[in-house]
Amino acid sequence: MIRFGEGLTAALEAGRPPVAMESTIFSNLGLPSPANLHALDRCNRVIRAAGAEPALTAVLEGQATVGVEEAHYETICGPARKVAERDLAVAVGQDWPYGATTVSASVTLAASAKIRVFATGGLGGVHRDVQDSLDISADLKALSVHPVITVASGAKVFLDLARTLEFLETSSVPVLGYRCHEFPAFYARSSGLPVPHRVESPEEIADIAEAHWELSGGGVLVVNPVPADAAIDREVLDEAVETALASAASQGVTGPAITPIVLAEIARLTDGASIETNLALAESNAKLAAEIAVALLN
Ligand code: PSU
Ligand code: MN
Repeated sequence: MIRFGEGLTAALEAGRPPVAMESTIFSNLGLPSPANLHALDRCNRVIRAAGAEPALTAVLEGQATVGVEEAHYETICGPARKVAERDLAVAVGQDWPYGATTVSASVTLAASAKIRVFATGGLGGVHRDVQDSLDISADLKALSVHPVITVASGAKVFLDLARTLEFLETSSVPVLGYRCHEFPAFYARSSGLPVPHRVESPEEIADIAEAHWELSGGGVLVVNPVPADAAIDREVLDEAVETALASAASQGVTGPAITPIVLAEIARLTDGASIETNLALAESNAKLAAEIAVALLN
């Protein structure tokens, strides 16, 4: 059912542990070109440097794929249809040429392929207008069900982060702050919201995840703040988020279309600064995920 890329298969045979990645962030729904290809290259490089192997997920020519090969990168970085967990079977059944996997779809594919660690930029979560829209990303449910460690810089900043943390608690997902006390706000290092637990090393994270799985747990969320030199000033960010959300609302955008539009609007309002921040945090999360994957071997 799942197609493994040749490079990934060879790496697994050689004992290199895999690190899953999503494709939405690298598609035209996540980052503009050529920043998206740079982001992918940078993530691949740090994962390999840490002794692990990237396992990029996507639906290509109707095939659920892990370990997408370089020959397909042009497709990956181009126009895509967004594939959340519930869309996976449709994309396969209808032979979609390119379905870009979100966090929920990637975690599902990772679990099906027995991949234990997944790196991304920012999670989906509870939207600020949840009372009216009931918009809660399927990312959160996928995290609670599938036994995968997700490394992210918190949830995207235009969400309701306090309610996102509440939902994760209800879903029994351990949330581990990597060398931080506060839940990161994606482009910014802190949100003012405490993380339930702080951890200091990849080995500690591996031990906690092993225990969670022994105890029939599902996913573990590791939050890793964006590197300080790439973070965006809090005030600039808050203003951009407000404007971007208002603009999406005035265009009547709802559902899965919201995230791509709001991210693009924030990039425009910060003169592209948010894009460099996104690259830096994706790379930093990929590196930590690779270190955790290596720690899980011991
Ligand atoms: N973070 C980014 N770019 C993205 C996303 C997150 O910097 O494109 C994507 C991820 O794939 C995430 C998805 O899983 O947005 C969440 O979408 P929704 O809110 O519709 O669940
Ligand atoms: Mn949604």
